[in-house]
Amino acid sequence: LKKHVLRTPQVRVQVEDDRTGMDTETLKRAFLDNLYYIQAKDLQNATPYDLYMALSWTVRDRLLQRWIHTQETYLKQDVRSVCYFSAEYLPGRQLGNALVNVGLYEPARTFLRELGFELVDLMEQENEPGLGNGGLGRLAACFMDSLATLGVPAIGYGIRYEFGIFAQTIQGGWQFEQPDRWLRYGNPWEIPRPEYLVEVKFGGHTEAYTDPQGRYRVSWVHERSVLGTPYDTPVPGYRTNTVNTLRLWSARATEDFDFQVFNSGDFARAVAGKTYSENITKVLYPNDNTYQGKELRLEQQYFFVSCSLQDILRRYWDHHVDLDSFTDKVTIQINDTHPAIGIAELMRLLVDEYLIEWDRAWQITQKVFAYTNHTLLSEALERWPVSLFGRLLPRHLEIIYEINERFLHLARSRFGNDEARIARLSLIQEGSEKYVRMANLACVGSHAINGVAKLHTELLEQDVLADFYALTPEKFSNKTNGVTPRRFVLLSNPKLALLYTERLGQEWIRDLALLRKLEDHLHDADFRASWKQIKADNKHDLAEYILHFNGIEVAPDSLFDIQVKRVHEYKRQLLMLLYVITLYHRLKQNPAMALQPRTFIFAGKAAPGYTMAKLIIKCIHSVAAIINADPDVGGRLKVVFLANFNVSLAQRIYPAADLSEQISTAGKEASGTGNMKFAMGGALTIGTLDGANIEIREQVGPENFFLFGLTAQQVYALKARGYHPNDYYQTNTELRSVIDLVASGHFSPGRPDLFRPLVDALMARDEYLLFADYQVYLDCQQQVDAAFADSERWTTMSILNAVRMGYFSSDRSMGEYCRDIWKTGPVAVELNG
Ligand code: B1N
Repeated sequence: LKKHVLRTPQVRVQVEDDRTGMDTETLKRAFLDNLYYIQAKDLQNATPYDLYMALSWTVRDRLLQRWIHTQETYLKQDVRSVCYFSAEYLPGRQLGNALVNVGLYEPARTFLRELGFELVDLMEQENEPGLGNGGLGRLAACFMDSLATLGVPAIGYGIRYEFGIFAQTIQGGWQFEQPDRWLRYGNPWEIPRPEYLVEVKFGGHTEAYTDPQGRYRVSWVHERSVLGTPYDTPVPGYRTNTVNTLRLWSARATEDFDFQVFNSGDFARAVAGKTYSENITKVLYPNDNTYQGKELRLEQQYFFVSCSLQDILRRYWDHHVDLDSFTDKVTIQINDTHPAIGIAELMRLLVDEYLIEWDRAWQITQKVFAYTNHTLLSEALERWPVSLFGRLLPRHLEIIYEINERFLHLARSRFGNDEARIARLSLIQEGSEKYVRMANLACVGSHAINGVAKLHTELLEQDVLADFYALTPEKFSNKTNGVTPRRFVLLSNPKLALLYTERLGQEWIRDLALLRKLEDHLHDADFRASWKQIKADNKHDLAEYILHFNGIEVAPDSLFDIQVKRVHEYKRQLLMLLYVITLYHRLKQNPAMALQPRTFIFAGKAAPGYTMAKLIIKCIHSVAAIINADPDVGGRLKVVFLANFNVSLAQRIYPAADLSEQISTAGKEASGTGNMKFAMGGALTIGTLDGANIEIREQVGPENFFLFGLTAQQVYALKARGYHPNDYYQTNTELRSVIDLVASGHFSPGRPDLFRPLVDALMARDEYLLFADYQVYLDCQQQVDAAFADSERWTTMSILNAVRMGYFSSDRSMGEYCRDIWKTGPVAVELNG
């Protein structure tokens, strides 16, 4: 009855209503209304934040209409849904994106101007949701954007961290971390859905029993439970009626648990338990590409995965009487192994709660799950001590043992008693301390496994997951990453977007491959002049930002040479810094030498516990302080570190780059996605044959890419035959001078040993082969200088880079996942339908 009443047409708002109208006058009226009745301010007293909120409410109303229609359509048509499971999302600021996608950007700009405001100033007020660390979380957000734009029914499931990735400040050149209280002033983009509350159990033990049919069954007698409340954020597609959902779970204590303990007399423990439960979604673990075996992290993973699976099943049972069409209606993609516990959880739900037979449950599970691997770094592969796992999830441990037994039986039937191989395939790593290997669980429990760039997938197949590949090669495929052109071209580079639209119309925004048509304009003088002017303007804007936040004056016509990404040794920020020091050293030897002026820009966060990464940040600052102030340098080199790299800052940086540094040790960066965002803005890349760099070079043409360095194969070969960094130090005099300069304390006056650990790590082991690639990197930078000196040649290369990036739209990536893995496609949504 309730459902019927809610769906009667009378309760629907009308399209010309102030909450849905799209013309400038209605928008202005709605904005002032929201300012008054929601923010409780008039124009005289409104703070910039109030104005931001009022505009957000105004756009949100327009989104809601499309959102509700979309969800109704999905329900009515009982569509197949993609459920994307990710422990991280980095969506960036919502306001600009929502305006662009519903087609209100220009109308909003117009009416705000009439009121005396600049839209971009309002957009700057928004606190971005930093619910991820780096590429993996940002990828999830790009994928959600593309799915909505393609019109594919999808829901993103994740965690509503109360504190996102820490805010980075720099004090005395060192990184400091501040808690990210992103929800402090409210979040107009989310809608709590307490009606879809679920309960998640933890701890306790299992009990076997025989059911009335005489079958062996197990029940889980849990020790405590936590409640999950979903918060929904709309995910609008670009200029479509489709609005998908990002559903993030927030933990709160169950009352019964508190009461039980309370009644037993231990008040303190009852309260502690409440806090403890709510800790589950308190904070994002700030590690990127490293695994920290913390119990709370496993609790987070299980919590959001269990909530999400229960939610999926609840929605399914609303419209079905049996599980027969479950695998037709649901497909689940797990973003790395962080949600891999879902495989055991779905088995538990099917076998223990819905009393489905094991074999059928396993068939369903494998058919539903697909797994994306994002890293080859062994230190990032998740494995949980069996003892910890069993304490927290005793039933899941049993299920994993059962899966393993059946799986190893199958493996033996294929490989005979190749026990070394069987041991590698096992979901359990044996030894004095046993571990559950989450990647193995993910491989066994999924019907599809993919890497995120061609090289990465090859290395998975040949190395990290080789035994699984040998067993089930048909499960493997490559899905090269992509990024959304809405955020990373249209929003972040409006002038370039306008140039594209003038020449091509707006279609390129949904079909980035169309940009190739602009190659026809390669020799068109007007087009080239606009291209240069846009880059110059973007560089000018970034120079102003740098002056404002760093107090450093940089020359907008210098070469902007930029490396922005998480700080990690394998990404080799230090290699770029060695190049900076090399140039400085040359200038000191010969201050009169000719030199292409360069501005070296770094940004990125280091994991708070990653001492070496933090020391690299300090070293960048120390080198900057010396170089920027040295009269011999005379301003020809500037070194800048921009604090608190996040999506918003990224959107300013990419469009202003001349040179994109993608210099990881070959075989270490699974894909990279910043590499794509830079090139889309017309930056040229200096890079190694790693991750998606390889495919970028293929697309833009090798003549438009600055390649250097060992290949992945050469890296393995060199390490296998014994790598001795000292050989390079002894034979390369320039390298020796540079290292000696750092070791001498030249950049750390009064603390000569400060950077000793960096030098020692390089001299002793140089795990990431900086010395081996040093000379070829210098040579390659020499070619960059020569190319930049010829501004026409550079412009040609820049244009060809940008317009050949169509392949790296996340629309293409999502199209491939839909076709090859999810077997799904678009569903039309009619407004007023
Ligand atoms: O995922 C990105 C890739 O483009 C990058 O190359 C890759 O490094 C990144 C544990 C990770 N891999 N693994 C992580 C993040 C958080 C965490 O707790 C691992 N991030 C990547 C998108 O494919």
